[in-house]
Amino acid sequence: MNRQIIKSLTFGAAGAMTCAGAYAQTAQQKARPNVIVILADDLGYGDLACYGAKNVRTPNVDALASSGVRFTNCHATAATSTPSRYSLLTGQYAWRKPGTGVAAGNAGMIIRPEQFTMADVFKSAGYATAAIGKWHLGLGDKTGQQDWNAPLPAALGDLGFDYSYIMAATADRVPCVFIENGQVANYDPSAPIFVDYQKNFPGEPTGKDNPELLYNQKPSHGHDMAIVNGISRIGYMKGGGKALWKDENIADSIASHAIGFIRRHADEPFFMYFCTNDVHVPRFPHQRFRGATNMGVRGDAIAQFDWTVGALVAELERLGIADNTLIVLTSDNGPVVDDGYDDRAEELLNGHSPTGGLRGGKYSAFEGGTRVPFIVRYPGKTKKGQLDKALFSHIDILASFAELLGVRIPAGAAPDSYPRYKALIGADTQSRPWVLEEAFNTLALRTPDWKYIYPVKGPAIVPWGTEIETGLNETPQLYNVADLKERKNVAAEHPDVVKRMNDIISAIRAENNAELRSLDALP
Ligand code: NG6
Ligand code: CA
Repeated sequence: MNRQIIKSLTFGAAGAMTCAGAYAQTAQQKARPNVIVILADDLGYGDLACYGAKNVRTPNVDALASSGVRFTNCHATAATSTPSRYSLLTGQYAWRKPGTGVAAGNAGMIIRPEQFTMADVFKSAGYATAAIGKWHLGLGDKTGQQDWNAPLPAALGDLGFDYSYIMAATADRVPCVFIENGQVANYDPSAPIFVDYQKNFPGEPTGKDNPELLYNQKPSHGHDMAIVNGISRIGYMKGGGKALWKDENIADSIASHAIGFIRRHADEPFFMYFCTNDVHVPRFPHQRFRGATNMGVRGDAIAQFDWTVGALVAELERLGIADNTLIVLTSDNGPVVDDGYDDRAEELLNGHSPTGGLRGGKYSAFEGGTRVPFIVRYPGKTKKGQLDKALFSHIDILASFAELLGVRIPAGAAPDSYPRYKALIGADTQSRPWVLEEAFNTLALRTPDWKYIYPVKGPAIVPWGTEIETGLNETPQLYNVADLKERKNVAAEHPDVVKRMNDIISAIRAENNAELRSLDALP
């Protein structure tokens, strides 16, 4: 069965399908707004003032929300970064592809050059494209085989990005350098770079053996290998010299490279995939944000994120292109408080709930793992200050952009992404019939009324030091969505719903989407 037929069967019944007719217009007739996807890291559903946060001011994000649409029911596809980003950029659920778990900094490039990506959607429509900030999807051909002192043989240029200025993984993983267009930025020939995730390099200090060198931040668990900028990380590293980043300057570096790209392309359509390091660990915001909140570095990193958003929007306005720019702002997964550094985030919460009261958090199959802030602003198209309660998934963003631009997705590409442009801009407020989320080795299925967590064996709490409920359980879990905190498992009382949820998951797994036709018949 071809892709379009599968899609119309799946979504036809629920009336949420934008059918093949959406492609009737040619690319020339379509609007070509600039598009910026702002992806925060580990920013929770309750971490922004416009989502109810009290201890932090986020005026720039709030302004986007009040001039656009704020969604209250959008889900990332996974509760950790690598699979979440993989799905967002490829329109394929990460669990379909082995090797998409949280990636090491020396992972080979996980999205392969032959795959069609979100950047390719825009390239097909003649856009200039860029990826800036956190990447975390591997680089180079093979894991552990990269020569960081030479151009990488596989990098973002092979995935449709004309320009890239990225961190290979996360700030807590080596190599601690920016990579610009597939080569270490500010490369320092006097300090060649070596990376290893198995063993240290002779003579290099580590957080474990040399805690006295940790003048900026100490680990609370893990993160005790290479030391860069007085902070120990995951993985071993040698060299880098002048190319090594300073954590306090990461937000500025990312923002200034994004602004540079915007300026260079102000007079042609551009797409920017812009991923902040905030608010992932190690949280080490610039001095000017220190004390911006009463929550210590985690709160101050949220303030720094907000500043970053403001800096980008101000540049668009200065250039007179803000009205022709569609901005999507969201987060890759739910929040975490202690994620391995002794940064006092826990004790300084001061009553703040990063998940906004949802159960679980980052890593978790519970709602806090994947329900994320989601704001869309496209002046003239999105309604100012709209509150959208519809169920929406990151997985549909790719096909929705293709729909907006009249770009045809190649056969077999982005198999899980549905064109829901009208839903993306809030013009259609129907829920997606279901959204699917990955956490550990389970899947959770959310419909407008129910949340189901597929039974798997596993620890109840994240086993490595972070105090978050995993949501894993050997017995099926079913929660009524009215039970916001997922307190009462009602699986035993609703065997029919459990069966239906299992059937849907099996059908999605088998890509037998025709099975999903009677989705709207859920009791
Ligand atoms: C975990 C790390 C955590 C974070 C996470 C990935 C330890 C003990 N914990 O393994 O600090 O890096 O991986 O986060 O190493 S993510 O947002 O990029 O998925
Ligand atoms: Ca993350």
